Amino acid sequence: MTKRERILMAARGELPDLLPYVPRIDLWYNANSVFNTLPEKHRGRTQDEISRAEGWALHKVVPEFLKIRRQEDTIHRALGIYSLKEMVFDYKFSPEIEIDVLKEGDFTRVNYRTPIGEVSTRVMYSEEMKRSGASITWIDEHVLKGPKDYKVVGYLFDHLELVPAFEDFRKWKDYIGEDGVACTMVGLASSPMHHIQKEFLDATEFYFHYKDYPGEMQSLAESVGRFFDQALKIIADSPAEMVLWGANFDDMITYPAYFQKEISPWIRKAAEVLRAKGKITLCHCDGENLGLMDLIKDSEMDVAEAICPYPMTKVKIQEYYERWKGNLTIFGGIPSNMLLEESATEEEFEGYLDHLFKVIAPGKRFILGIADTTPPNAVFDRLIRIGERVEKEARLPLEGGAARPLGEKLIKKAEARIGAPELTDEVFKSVRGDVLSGNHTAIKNHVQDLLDRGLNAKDILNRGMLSAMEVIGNKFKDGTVFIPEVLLSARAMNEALRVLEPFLAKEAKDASGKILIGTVRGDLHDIGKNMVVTMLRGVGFDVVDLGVNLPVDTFVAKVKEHKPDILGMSALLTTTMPEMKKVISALSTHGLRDKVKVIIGGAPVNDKFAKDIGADGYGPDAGASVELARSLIRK
Ligand code: B1M
Repeated sequence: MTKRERILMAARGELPDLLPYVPRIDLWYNANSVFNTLPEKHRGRTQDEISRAEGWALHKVVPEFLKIRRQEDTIHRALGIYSLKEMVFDYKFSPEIEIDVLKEGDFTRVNYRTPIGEVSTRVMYSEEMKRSGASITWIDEHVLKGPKDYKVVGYLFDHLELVPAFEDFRKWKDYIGEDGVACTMVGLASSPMHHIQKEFLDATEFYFHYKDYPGEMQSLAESVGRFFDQALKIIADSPAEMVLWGANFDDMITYPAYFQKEISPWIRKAAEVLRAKGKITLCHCDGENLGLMDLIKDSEMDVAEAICPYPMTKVKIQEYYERWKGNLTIFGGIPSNMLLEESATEEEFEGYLDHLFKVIAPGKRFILGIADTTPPNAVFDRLIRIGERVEKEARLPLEGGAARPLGEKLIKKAEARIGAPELTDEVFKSVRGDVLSGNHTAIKNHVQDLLDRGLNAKDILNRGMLSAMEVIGNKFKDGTVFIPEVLLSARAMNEALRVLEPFLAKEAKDASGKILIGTVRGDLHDIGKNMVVTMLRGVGFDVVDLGVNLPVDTFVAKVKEHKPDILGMSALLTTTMPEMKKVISALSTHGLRDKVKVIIGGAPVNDKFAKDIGADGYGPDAGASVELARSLIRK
């Protein structure tokens, strides 16, 4: 049986002879090529040559965004429109739309002029990104800057025509041959609204626009929907056997209610159309799936790819297998930190594989892979050993063993939505309600009203607003509210603070403290950092948001300039975590370490790491970071 046949059988729910092993190595390959640190025997080889030499199937799910044939392949990256070799259509904008492309160093700006107005975008690909192995450019300026842009972007999508283009895809498919399955895609989103969320707006701003401009959003989603429909029709008649239908689900970002409303119906629609043509629908589910388990299962997708289980996320591998088997195929299963020396010892790594082979017995609907991808500093030998163990131990059906179930945590249901606050102070009811419901316009009048009635600004802040923010913070911590609610409440707090500020005693403001916060060099993830910023601002801290991808020197210079009480650093990539230690050392070198407290956070960071690098504290989430900051300031 060939590798392609095994993957297709597993994806269709049949039992191949051997567990397919399809490790994704793009990030590892790109970074180690830049540093010339590829293993000796593989120097000078391409990524695919390495996989072939090791006997692994080629991972051909996410396209090679940086290997383009011509500018048009990715120039509309910030609109989420591509025509890569992995795709089966080409696009044409109506001739009245004028498009200018400007290269500015690491940046590429694109201006779109339509008869009803202009919009622009900018993407970045820096040296830092190259070194970290990033496989796609970063959208540095999004197309939707305000409500007026919606109509123009809608116009672009209404005047976009897709045409079948199978030739290059066929060539690429032939090149892969029996070593893998060539996956095509529409883009990186699963639905028009998901497309708007991923491509048109900053990750945090999206939630504000989603609440503030529902009509504009809906109408834009309809225009983008026409693009999706055209693409789906072409893909259905194309030579592709597998289709990537969207990426990056996460129960915080694409929270359950949103997933159910905006994403599930489109996955179902695509799966139905594609299944009728014998094609497989695959989604890149690389985030935290705890709150999405049933929704993903019921979405009708055939394959959930990039499944990254515990200990990198909350769901354990056997929980995935038990809850999904029979319904959809799991692709992934080995969290990438299992390949890192500092995260897993040899014994833990081998133990994880022992456990995995037992709990996924009989091995139906499983494609083994590294989720999301192999990190640059992975122990390459571990990738090889997984392949060897598959050959020796993973003939199907697998025999189940006495693997002890690890899943003792109960799945929390997000039923307890924000309820009416328990009021002891009737008079603050309106502002509490505004914070809880995230009503940033009404709150200004309500606060002014209370001030006009002679109430003390400090009482309005503490007994009205902060107590409501605590409720939100606690609900976020216990998983009963999601990012949008927290961000909307924090925005309402910030608006109200603006009205209150002149009335608040100066001492009270100073007492809350100043915090600088940023994401370390090489890391562009900012959703979590933004949440921490909004929560801290929401409870009255003076926060300077330094942004993302910050070199050590910038942290030092900003500490000198702002003289904060606390410096906060965020990192989401295991490869960027060491930057935090460098910043702390640099603060010592510059005689600043005893003048500022340092706190750190981000998914791969933990308390032990914080202690090891000499930080003063670790914030597991936004709510806990507020408590941490308060306690450090008190000290
Ligand atoms: Co990326 N990504 N990503 N990604 N991404 C992860 C982090 C990953 C774990 C996915 C996976 O493997 N399953 C993986 C990292 C693996 C590793 O190193 N351990 C990964 C990868 C590999 C990558 C790329 C390299 C992919 C590629 O190019 N091939 C690339 C890197 C780009 C770069 O940074 N150079 C990349 C890109 C992206 C997107 C652009 C697609 C997008 C980012 C959008 C954005 O941020 N604007 C993205 C996303 C969305 C994710 C996942 C799915 C979700 C992250 C998130 O926002 N979570 C993520 C999967 C995961 O984490 N399981 C993943 C929600 C957020 C609220 O949680 O950020 O943890 P979090 O923040 C929490 C706490 O950690 C804490 O409070 C927050 C709120 O409670 N916290 C702090 C955070 N910072 C804090 C600071 C504090 C205190 C608390 O004090 C200062």
